[in-house]
Amino acid sequence: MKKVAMVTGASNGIGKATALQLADAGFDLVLGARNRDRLSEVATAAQAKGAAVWIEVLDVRSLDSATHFVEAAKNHFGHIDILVNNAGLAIGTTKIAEQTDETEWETMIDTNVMGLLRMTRLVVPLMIEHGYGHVVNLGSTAGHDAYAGGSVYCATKFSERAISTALRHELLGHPIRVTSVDPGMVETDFSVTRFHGDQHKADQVYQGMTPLTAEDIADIIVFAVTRKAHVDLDTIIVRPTDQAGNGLVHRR
Ligand code: 8X3
Repeated sequence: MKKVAMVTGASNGIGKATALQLADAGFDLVLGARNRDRLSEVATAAQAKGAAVWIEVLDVRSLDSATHFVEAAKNHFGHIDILVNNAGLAIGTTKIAEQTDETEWETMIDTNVMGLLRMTRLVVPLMIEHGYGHVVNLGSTAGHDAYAGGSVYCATKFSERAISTALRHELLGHPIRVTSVDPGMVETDFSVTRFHGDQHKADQVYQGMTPLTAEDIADIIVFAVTRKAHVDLDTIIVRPTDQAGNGLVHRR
């Protein structure tokens, strides 16, 4: 029986690359994201690699959307082996004392923290019932060190680490692994979103250095989920060779 991997935020960036590399590695896929058209394109590409793929529009911020998504996926495949909690974002770089509107904070917390918790609580019982599972949470180096202008994004990624650790403790005794993959600078739409669509500002983030790619992170996720069942890669911190720490970047 092929293993089934569920990926959130699967329509672009790390989620899309992970879906395609999981298809290469022989997994069937449940893919969710807010944009159906881009999701369909990823599904077609994964099917061409031999994967059975089920897709549905998913907004992890919505309890109704997440509940429907997980129930329908379970009805389709019968079980979920891998959950990649990838959906997440950073918006803005405003300092706390200069922030005048709380919407950006709420969106980050709702997506990166509540969304991750929600998907986990809906899927892990299916894994317990099935007797196998692996939860991969997308963290960040921002979850290890905070920086000016990143307070809330960093807080969500510190939260992700706390949730991953607590979950690992809670699942002790069950054959379910929990891995946190914590990248530094990865060039995707991440910075474009953070800078409200300003491509020029986003490009400056990676200027003169070689960032990680979505494919680099997908490669690590696939490595983690294809280890033997008794091997749990706990926390994987990965940075570009050109980055020694937050804000410490070698540029040519
Ligand atoms: C993204 C890494 O350095 O932009 O999670 O916070 S950073």
